[in-house]
Amino acid sequence: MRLTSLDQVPEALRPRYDPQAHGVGIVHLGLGAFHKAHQAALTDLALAAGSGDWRILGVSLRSPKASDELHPQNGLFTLIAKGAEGTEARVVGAIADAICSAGNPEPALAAMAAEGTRIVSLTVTEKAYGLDRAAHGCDPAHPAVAADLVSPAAPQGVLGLLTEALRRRRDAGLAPFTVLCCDNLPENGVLLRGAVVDFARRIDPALSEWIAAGVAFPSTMVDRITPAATPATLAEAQALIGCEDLGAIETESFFQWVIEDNFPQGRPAWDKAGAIFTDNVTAFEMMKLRMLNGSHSMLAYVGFHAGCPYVRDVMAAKPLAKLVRRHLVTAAATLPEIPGIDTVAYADALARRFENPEIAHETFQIAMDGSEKMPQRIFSAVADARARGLDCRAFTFATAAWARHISGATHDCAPYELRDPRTAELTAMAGGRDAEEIVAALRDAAFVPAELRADEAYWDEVTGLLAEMLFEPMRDVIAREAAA
Ligand code: CS2
Repeated sequence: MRLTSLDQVPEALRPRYDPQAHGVGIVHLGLGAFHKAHQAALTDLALAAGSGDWRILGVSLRSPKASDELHPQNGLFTLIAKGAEGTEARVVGAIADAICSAGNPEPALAAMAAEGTRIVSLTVTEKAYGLDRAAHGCDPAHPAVAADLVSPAAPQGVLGLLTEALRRRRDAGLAPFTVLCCDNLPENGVLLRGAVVDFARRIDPALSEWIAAGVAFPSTMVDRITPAATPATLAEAQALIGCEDLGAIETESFFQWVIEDNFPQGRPAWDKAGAIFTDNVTAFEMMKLRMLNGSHSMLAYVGFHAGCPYVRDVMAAKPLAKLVRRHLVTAAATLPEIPGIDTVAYADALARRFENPEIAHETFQIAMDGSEKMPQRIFSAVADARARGLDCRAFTFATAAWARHISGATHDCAPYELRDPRTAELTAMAGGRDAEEIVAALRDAAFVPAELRADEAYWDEVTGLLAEMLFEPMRDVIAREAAA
């Protein structure tokens, strides 16, 4: 039997509040595993701590898979958290319902424009925003942006959806909702604000001014390692709750959510659920992006080609684990100080989280979308490293490993798929070419900061490492690098 009601669930695993007693206050775009393990889980705790009408309507944007899993279950799903202290499971009641906007954005727009909606939050991954980061706006050539500029009343992308919903609210005389970006981007609120204001300006300058003047875009740092659910996850959930749950997910026990407290229309008591409210989100975000995500990207490219399917395998391979530590230490040294944060302890905690034997986090999954991830995870750290006179070997090593990945070379692995929104562009740059040609093309790419493009020494080192990685097994390159 399929999970549809809390009556089916053992008492100990039910939420500590009555979900039906709370209305919807949040529309969330991007109904993936991460949202369920992070924001939905914390909203659930906030509701249990007494928050009001703050349940979530989840919207999946591209495929109906997530909404097909949750809609028949009335939004209920099992969350299985695994850490050194053991496994903890519970059913989350914070999601009221789930819909899909692909092909028909009307229900999502109506929900975003509804009076009770006070927050629209997003986890859509870096590539879905269509950002032009250098211009602090949107990229009008990005597929989701270009189509929505032509038909703004029937949007498919996030900028179009946000803008059309805000237009409806303005026309109806309603206060705007707060836009809460929960993706791994630096100053994510500022970036998204710039993109929405720019998008709106291109179709309705007065609306753009209304958004710029009145819509809050708090920045956030989000963190919880959440692999995609597998059949084993669903089987574990079924054994725990006694019925079939197609929406079950597993995650680590650790979570962190640092939020700028800028919610003019109110918010759930996320502070009572463990979120940290601060006016210094940028520093936390930079620390997480450079340390956690930067070392993640490095270990994903290197580990995938060294025959490590999961992050925990990388950490079990001593020389590779040593390179992860080197990356963490170098990344930490590029950061401004954050009062109350000890980056040595943070690095230790990250290494332990990566080692978590219960979490099967695929290196292939992390290796996806590198052209959207490398700029804030690796490239942005180099200028700070240079300014402090640091050795940049950890960053050149990560960059070479990414270049090796996009080269498609199969001398040390089976053929694999390159998943990136710029696959065609990257393959044209790197497929079947030698190290010097690949590096010459890569350093000129628009996603490389101008300052880094001009750093000859950096690219010389990348070329040397890449030349090794293109011909030798990755395991040999790792062994030599770790022994140096
Ligand atoms: C990972 C992140 O897939 C990736 O690129 O680096 O999803 C990472 O697991 C999360 O940011 C952890 O909070």
